[in-house]
Amino acid sequence: MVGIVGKPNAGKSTFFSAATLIQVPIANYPFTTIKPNRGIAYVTAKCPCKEFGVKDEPANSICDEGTRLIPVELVDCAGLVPDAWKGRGLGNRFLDEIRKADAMIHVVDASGSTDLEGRPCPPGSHDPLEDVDFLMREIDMWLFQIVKRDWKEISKGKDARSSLEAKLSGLSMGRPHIERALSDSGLEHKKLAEWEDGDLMRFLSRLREISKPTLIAANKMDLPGAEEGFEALRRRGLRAIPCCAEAELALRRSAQRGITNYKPWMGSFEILEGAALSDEQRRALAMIMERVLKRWGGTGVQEAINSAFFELLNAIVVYPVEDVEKLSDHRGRVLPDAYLVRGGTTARDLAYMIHTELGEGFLYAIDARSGRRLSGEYPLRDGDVISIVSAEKRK
Ligand SMILES: Nc1nc2c(ncn2[C@@H]2O[C@H](COP(=O)(O)OP(=O)(O)OP(=O)(O)O)[C@@H](O)[C@H]2O)c(=O)[nH]1
Ligand SMILES: [Mg+2]
Repeated sequence: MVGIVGKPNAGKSTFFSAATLIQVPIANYPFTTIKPNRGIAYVTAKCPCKEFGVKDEPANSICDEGTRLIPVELVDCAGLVPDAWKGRGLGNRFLDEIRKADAMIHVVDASGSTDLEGRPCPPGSHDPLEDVDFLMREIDMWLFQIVKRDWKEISKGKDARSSLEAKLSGLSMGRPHIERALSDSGLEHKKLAEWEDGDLMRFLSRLREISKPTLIAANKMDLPGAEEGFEALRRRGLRAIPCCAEAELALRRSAQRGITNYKPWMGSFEILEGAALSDEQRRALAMIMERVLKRWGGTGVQEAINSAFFELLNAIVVYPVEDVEKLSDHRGRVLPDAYLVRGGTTARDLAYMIHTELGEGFLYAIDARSGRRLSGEYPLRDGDVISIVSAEKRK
């Protein structure tokens, strides 16, 4: 799951709604969202159907003229204000959502037209870099508070490392994350009982970076002042994507209503012949074309979602099939499933993901492109079409 986070009024719900087409309250004041919205968005990948020259019949995903859409879960969180970790604003409720997040999209108002608390202010009068610093600090303080509460028990026990792991497992932080954070913060050889608060803070901050990688959706790029805000984020070395969630929402709705042929991965659109639209709608679409699509190449919403999964989480897409000639499953469906898996997943891992028995009986896999046999240890590559041969199947 990817969490959409940020201060109030930055455009999180607009981003969420644009990505999922779920209607949620959106308004120009803080704390419009009071309980998290969950929904399904899609990452996009090039579908192998064109390359193989086949007509596919997707089951767990969608193919839209050669673009495969694979469902992913997004959560739109309530806005976070300074001292949220102490329970200020809707702090605790918001922060609890982050427990389950594997990565975060931080929606920042790059135009600087909302203050740290999300109240409207003149464009350019608020520094978006402050938003980044405070949000990460809030999350770190919240983590610190959770762990510190039980620190005595954790650190004094016989197996302190295991107790720490158990405590952190509920935060979607696993052993590999923890080991890396320990080593990065130079604490791998220091006994937990000897840690000072500063050590714990440093460790948790690094752990947050590793286990909940974050990218910035530099939002409201249609407004004056946004370009400077965006440049400032980039200069700081942050992974920031120029975004206009409002434009994406308007465009997706226009396509839904048959006004335009817009698709989120297109970066452009045409008004469909015979579409009934008012002068105002026409003007709004022209403005989006000029200020957003031509200027930035897209609205950034789909790019942010794809980056969260493909870059931050290092995901790849693989297509398991049963019949390597027809590229079909046992029901004859061609290229039925697209699996979004972590880079490094092996052919055997994939077999287990499909079915335990397929994993247990694994003999070898076949690469549909080359016809080559692959061993269980073969690390899958993005776009692979793979058939798994298992002892089960041979019976
Ligand atoms: N100009 C412009 N306005 C935007 C954009 N995205 C969102 N907004 C506006 O910003 C305001 C806040 O949007 P929301 O999506 O409700 O913000 P939020 O971050 O969910 O706010 P809370 O739920 O209060 O935390 C609304 O008036 C939106 O229309 C954008 O890309 N450009
Ligand atoms: Mg909201």
